[in-house]
Amino acid sequence: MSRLLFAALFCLALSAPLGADEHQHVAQAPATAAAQPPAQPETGVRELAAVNIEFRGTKVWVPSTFIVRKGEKVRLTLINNAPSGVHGWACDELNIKVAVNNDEKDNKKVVEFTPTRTGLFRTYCHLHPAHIGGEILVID
Ligand SMILES: [Cu+2]
Repeated sequence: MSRLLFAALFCLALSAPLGADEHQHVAQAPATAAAQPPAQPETGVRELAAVNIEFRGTKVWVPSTFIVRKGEKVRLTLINNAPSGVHGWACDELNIKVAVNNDEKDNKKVVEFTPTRTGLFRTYCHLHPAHIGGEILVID
């Protein structure tokens, strides 16, 4: 059962960035101004989010995999909804290492970065090695 859950979450993670691109394409189609969906909050910034969850003692950031472009500014919101306490999100190649509390009024951190090179980079919780990690694929 848990394998099925993680497979489903993984598929969601892969589809999320592509879905965002499709949405932007639709927004550029001819339409009246009133009918157009709201624009991105800030032009040129890719807004992403991940939620830390816990299922039968296994912790994972969902989605775990992101696809971003080299030179594109990324704003990643990390929300820790795991009941087990503070969890981390780190990526050595992007020089990111943050700890996210799980308090009701303090369970969010926003990380901004702009990848300067392409590659597949590992993400992980630097506080708990057993915490399931993920990857960031940086493309041209
Ligand atoms: Cu952790």
